[in-house]
Amino acid sequence: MLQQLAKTLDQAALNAQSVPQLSLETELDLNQAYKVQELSIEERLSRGEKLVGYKLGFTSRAKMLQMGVDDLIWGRLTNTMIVENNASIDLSQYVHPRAEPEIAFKLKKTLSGKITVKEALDAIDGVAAAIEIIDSRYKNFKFSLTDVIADNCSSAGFVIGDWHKPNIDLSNLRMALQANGKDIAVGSSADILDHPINSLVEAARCIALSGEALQPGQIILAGAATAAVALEQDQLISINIEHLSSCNFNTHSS
Ligand code: OOG
Ligand code: MG
Repeated sequence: MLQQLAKTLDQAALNAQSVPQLSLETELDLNQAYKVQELSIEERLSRGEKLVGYKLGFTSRAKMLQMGVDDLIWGRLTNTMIVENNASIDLSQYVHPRAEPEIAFKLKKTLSGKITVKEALDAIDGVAAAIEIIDSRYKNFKFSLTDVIADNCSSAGFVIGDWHKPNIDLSNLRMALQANGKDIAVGSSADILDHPINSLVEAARCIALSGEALQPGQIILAGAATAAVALEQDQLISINIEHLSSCNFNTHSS
């Protein structure tokens, strides 16, 4: 049964075709929801995709309020989700994509289980401004906690700016997402679990529960500082975070 649900969600993402929320028919518990996510990622890996990291979700109050979900969640990132900086994305490859302002970490050490903030800081190779593209595979972008976990936490794509050395104070940086040069969502890095480093600590802890560890070279998205914004055609979406290089993408529709 879990395998079938994983295939349904994988196909929905592949075909950019929404499906009804799983919870309307099947009540999954948290472990089962993460299992569906893992099986759906196995579908991707069996097509040759590579795991490149992890993302956290609902690490800010703005996101929890927007989606009506109040628990931290995590999902997996694969290489086909990478959108090159300055690239153009085809909106027809998504169901109802949204963008959100994020901070990305690149690791130089393995992290797993209960770790301290200092251990997390010591494991960072680089930090960068990022934009996540999320795209729920559920109709109307509506889901329960277990629905969104099974759907790999709406992961669809991400863009990352130039990597900075980690010697930068991330505690309270202005983060502005812009469309065609105008601010559309503004927050602070402090909105992400009080400090984005806490996302890395949480990622190590949560991922260990599934028997996995964060690995050197992997990318971790800390979670959005603001609510997500729906994408439209012919936009230049960019992010500006104090002291970090920005990144951007364009939207078009085929
Ligand atoms: C779930 C993904 C949440 C974040 O940064 O909080 C997320 C969703 O809102 O669809 O990526
Ligand atoms: Mg996100």
